[in-house]
Amino acid sequence: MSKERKSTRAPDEESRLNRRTFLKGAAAAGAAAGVAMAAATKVAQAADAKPAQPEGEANMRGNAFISRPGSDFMVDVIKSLGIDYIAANPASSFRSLHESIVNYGGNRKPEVLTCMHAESSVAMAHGYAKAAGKPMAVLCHSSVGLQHASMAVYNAWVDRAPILMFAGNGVDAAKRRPGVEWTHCVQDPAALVRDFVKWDDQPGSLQHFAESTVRAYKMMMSPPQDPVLITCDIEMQEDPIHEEKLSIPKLSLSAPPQADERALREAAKMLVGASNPVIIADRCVRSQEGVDALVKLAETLQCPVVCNGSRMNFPGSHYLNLSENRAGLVREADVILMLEVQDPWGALHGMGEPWKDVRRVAKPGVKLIHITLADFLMKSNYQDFQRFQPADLAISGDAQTSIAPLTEAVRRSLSATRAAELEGKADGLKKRHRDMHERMKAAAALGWEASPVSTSRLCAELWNAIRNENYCLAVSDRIAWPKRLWPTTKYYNMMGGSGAAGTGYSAPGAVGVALANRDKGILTVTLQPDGDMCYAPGVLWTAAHHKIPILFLMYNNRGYAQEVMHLQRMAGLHRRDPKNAKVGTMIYDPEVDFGKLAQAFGVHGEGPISDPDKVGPALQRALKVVKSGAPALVDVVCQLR
Ligand SMILES: Cc1ncc(C[n+]2csc(CCOP(=O)(O)OP(=O)(O)O)c2C)c(N)n1
Ligand SMILES: [Mg+2]
Repeated sequence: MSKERKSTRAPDEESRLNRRTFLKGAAAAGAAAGVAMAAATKVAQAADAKPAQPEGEANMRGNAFISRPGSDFMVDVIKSLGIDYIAANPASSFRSLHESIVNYGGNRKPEVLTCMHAESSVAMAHGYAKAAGKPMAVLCHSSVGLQHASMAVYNAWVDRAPILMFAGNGVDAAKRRPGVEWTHCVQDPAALVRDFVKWDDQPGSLQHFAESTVRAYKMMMSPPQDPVLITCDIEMQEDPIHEEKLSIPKLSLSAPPQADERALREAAKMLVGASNPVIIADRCVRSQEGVDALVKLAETLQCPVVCNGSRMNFPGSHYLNLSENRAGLVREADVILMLEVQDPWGALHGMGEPWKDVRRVAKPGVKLIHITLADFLMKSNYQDFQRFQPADLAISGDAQTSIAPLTEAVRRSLSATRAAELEGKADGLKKRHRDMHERMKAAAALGWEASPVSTSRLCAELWNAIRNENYCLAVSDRIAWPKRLWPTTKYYNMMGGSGAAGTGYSAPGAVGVALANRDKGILTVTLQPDGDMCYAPGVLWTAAHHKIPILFLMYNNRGYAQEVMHLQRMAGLHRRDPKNAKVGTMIYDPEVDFGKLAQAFGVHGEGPISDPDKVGPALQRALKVVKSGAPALVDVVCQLR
């Protein structure tokens, strides 16, 4: 072992870099670099010894201006579609388009949203689309940006959310700047996400760009709605506009496909004749119009509704909403009407864990009617369509659009006697609804005083704070209590979830929802899991920077709770110690301080709070901030479940 040399200087002096030594070192390095530079310059000069350039704007790059780059026209196209926001993490592959948006376009319609991760840009656009009923645009950086964005695109695809995506890319290899532009530009950027976008194109001219972008918008908005992607060539953005006659096609959206009238009449007959019909609604409703239409159908039939929660299809306060009685209703049913249900097989069967034994819940003779557009948008590799379940009456059509004509067909096939019989069911159904509600309330009260806080108490405190508000719960699928107990009446009260359960959606998705709600006088709150927040917390800064009011109520169980449970299950199966299930699945030692994390991003942050009685007052303080137009976060330490 070599002997340590003792320093006579203090440790902090030791670690400080001496200016004179640094300069000497830098000068030496500089001298060496200077030799290399001189050689490189000679090579470059030789390469530059080209014939004199002919006159004209296109050949004057570097010593003049481009007064009208192609990207200005791209902005005209985007503006023609009425896009309000364009989310982006900045990048050189769309530098010209970015500059055109902020200067030529005045950074209005669309306005650039500064995002800290491409995945956040897309997830924000995903949440926004569901809440706004219109799409946001996203700019991605060729290969690397799309790689970051891809999981969020997949979530949006599964959740049927429209997003107008653009990706910068340099097609002409002879024009790519050496180095990074080569590692980022690719032959076919859309290949990265082609399996989970509805359509993509790589336009070869500005006219092509205009036509493809308008086409993409139209396709995206026709149900089933989904993301689309247009690649913007770097040269096309940066070159001056050469074409003399450029035109932007008029946007005309297609009427959504309504189900066949004959099939609807057949469905109506089956539903009217059923003793115990049930409606299961999944990605069915896109607006309040859809909620109101479904209420009319259910009331006409006095038929209980199970809402899967991916959209707020049916008011929670309505007596026909018996979602928490799902198993019993499916077991009793003789006719089931499914409306855009992603997993029809799963609605009729259960699968045991861990042996994967199949249990059929529905009666063998149950008649299944399914109105869906699933057949029109299936890819091979990504199998979100789930296990095959034959229907007795399979109807292709947009469920929301088809509800009103189905209700009409039901009315026409109802005799006065049958109508009176159905009316007679109402009291029994109202009682079932009341009983269901009481059962849920009793279950929620368990562990009321527990510390860390129970998720049911957390939700009760949140409800207490917003009960008199016009509210929206931005992500409503991570904790079941609000769906069980809050009296939803409006489409925007609950915005569903990520679609594909790709973690990392909740925080940015909620910010997108809040942005859509900002100008509508709707107060946005969200129940935010800790693991999800840690994927890309920079979205807190985006919310602060763009003054997006939202209340993040963290249910911080200091872990990836679901994964803890999976490991416990496996340990039980393998007869091993379940306590090791916390290895690799918990987020403590050190514990994340989300209040401070929020503060670091310029957001009002409080916590961690473990005492349930302290949650209410913290929410009041945070809501004051949110009502002033800014985001706020309250970190509550919760039970692992
Ligand atoms: C992209 C991605 N990676 C991993 C998973 C696996 N996964 C499922 S749930 C979960 C835990 C998420 O933790 P948190 O957001 O804190 O929610 P909690 O389970 O604690 O309620 C993980 C990691 C996933 N669904 N998606
Ligand atoms: Mg967690």
